[in-house]
Amino acid sequence: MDASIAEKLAELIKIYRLKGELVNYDNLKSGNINDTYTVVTDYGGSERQYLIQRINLNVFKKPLDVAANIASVTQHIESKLKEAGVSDLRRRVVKFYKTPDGDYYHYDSDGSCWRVSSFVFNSVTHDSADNTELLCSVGTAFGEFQKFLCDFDASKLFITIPDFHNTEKRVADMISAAKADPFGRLNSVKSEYDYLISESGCAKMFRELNEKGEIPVRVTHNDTKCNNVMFDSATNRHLAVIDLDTVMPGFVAHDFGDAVRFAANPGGEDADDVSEVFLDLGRYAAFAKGYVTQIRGFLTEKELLTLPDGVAVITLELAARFLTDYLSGDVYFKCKKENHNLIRTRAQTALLKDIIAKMPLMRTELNKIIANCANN
Ligand code: GN1
Ligand code: MG
Repeated sequence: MDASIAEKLAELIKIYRLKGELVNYDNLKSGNINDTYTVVTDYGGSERQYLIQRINLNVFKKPLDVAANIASVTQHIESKLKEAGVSDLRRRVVKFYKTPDGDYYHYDSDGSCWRVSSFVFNSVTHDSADNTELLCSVGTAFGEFQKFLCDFDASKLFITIPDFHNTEKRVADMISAAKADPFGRLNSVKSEYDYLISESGCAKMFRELNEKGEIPVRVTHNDTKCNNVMFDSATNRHLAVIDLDTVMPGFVAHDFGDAVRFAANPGGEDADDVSEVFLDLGRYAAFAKGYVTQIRGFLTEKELLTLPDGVAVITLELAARFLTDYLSGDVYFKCKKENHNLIRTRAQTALLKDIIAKMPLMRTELNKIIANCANN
């Protein structure tokens, strides 16, 4: 145990008046923004588990707005689950604790911002999903999440990160960073940069469809990686969709696209060898089946048919974000290895190439899934 972290977690357990004394903790390293710890306490001989996070205030500048969004969205989901007769609500939605003063956040003297939430007991998450059954369940979980929120008025949410999925702005930011090139790094990503610029025409697609009235703004999750779904460790049934920090108004294709971008790439986001990076159509179809089966009746025709485009747009966007961060000196995403943002940029760019090549096949698969839903 890192003594200073253990001490800090023990202190937070007291501040939030959680049950028991700290016996163990684990640092979950998969996130790129916040620091996340699972903690185990001993409460008179029985174990309790909690999740404690240090919030990255450089990214989440208004934590209170984030908390308000999460509270209203989870309340809405809870009411849907109750309507559906679900009883184990504590395992289906994550709850945030308040300090005795009624605050979600605790600020340290050094300015660190902490929060505490429940941990879904007997649950697991999967950082990658190579089995199609599991991927279909990830699709079901995110599809159900979307379905539950279809009647939630998106304008009631705070915009916690302005322009988060504004792909045009993300590309413009990349161009500005390339012009400034403060660390002389552009040369090493010039071919990726040129390729992203050549494909950047699709960045405006969803904004334009929305302006034409063909797709609505909905409440979206905006970070639909497969490890943001908790599963029952015994049955592997999906339980809760987590990491609701970026819940904001958005387009469904972004959520669909981000999930596929992450889960259907066998090489992963951090692949050093780009030959391992590609869009696995089997994984794509498995996720799409779970997702579409849940929300087919709730989406407009245009929303449904442009889901594959979301995969390309969001991959372009993340590639541009990684490239921008690399050029800017690694100021946004946590870097866990040398040249991490360069590696991430190359992997997302390679993935985008394969996604664009497979777009016709992705559309065909989607049409088959839609047709199957209609027959059942
Ligand atoms: C960040 O920290 P994490 O893994 O939840 C990022 C996402 C990116 C993702 C890439 C607030 O999410 O937008 O898609 O890394 N979150 C934020 O792995 O920028
Ligand atoms: Mg996240």
